[in-house]
Amino acid sequence: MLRYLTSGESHGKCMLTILDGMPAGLHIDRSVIDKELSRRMSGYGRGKRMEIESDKVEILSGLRRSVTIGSPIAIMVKNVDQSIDKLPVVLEPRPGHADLSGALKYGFKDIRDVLERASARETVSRVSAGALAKVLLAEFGIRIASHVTVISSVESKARGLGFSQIITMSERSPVRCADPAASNMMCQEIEKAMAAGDTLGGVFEVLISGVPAGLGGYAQWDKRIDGSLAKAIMSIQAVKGVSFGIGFDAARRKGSMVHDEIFYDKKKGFFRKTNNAGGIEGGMTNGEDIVIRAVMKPISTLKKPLSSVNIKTKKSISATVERSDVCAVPAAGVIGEAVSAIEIANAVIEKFGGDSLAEIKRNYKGYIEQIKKF
Ligand code: EPS
Repeated sequence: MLRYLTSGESHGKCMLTILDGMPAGLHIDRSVIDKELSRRMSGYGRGKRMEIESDKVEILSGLRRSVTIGSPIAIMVKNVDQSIDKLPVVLEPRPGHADLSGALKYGFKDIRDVLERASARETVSRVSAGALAKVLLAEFGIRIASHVTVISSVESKARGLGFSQIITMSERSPVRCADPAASNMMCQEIEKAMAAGDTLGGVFEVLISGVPAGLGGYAQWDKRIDGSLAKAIMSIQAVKGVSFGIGFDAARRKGSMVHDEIFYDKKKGFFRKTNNAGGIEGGMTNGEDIVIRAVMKPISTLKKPLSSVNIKTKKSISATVERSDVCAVPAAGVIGEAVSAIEIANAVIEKFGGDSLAEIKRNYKGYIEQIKKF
């Protein structure tokens, strides 16, 4: 089983991750993790913090000569801004943030004790773990990408693009949108929101290709891979909804317009001409690309703050204004890739089980042959 824990406050010493269950024998190039971290930091609409930090990873344990040895892997990313003990007390909770519920839950008199850990800075740890999961998945030809499809009222028209095209186009865009015209308009929307002291949300899509049929399971509720992917995506800060394939559109279509007909070709084996299911049927992967869509609400720190109540005086007052982002949807896509990678890697380890990469590869090869001969 692949599992991980994260630790670290937004303005504390560092962000930590312990990733347990990675097989032995996997070569890890530290720069691969750094690259994912820098993708997470990018995106038009990010706040000043991203100009301060230059997230770089330090792997403290679990590797020997850059190769995994089956031990838990401890990963550290130091914060440049370590001002946690000097930062002022926060008494005015932001509507939409963890501030008020967190303070009530722990009985805190200073909301800073909540926001330091509730901050999306925690996703540094998840992206670090996800980068390692991606390295494992690449050994099996499984690739993960993401792109932004909506920011506020602007929708990407990028349809029917291949996996590689989506990667190329989205990596070129300041908002990670594969449609250049929409990308420009999204940037303009962000500028307008910035000037108005407001924030914007949107939708990102995660695509996973090269996944064999049969990951996950139908026999027990917690084996269903759409369930575990949805939980992982929903746990990203500010994500409010997740869907697979055509998602909520399925409600308006008849069954004949939803389900992907099955074909067979001697060379290709079983295949589909459509992918409305987004690569998952009955809680299992079906061999088509996995397509996940998620909606992120606008960031809850507003430069022009909403009304709130001072938790000490109980008097009406504007919510606190902290340094924050105007729009973090492009970063959320990168985080979506990372958490999906961990879930898919976990399913691979579970199905092809093994302590070492060589063992998993042997079992994987046998299974692929079994499918071919079916
Ligand atoms: C973030 C770091 C934070 C915020 C943002 C994301 O840094 P700071 O609070 O010092 O500006 O920019 O966090 C939030 C949106 C939040 O609600 O806390 C990061 O590293 O991604």
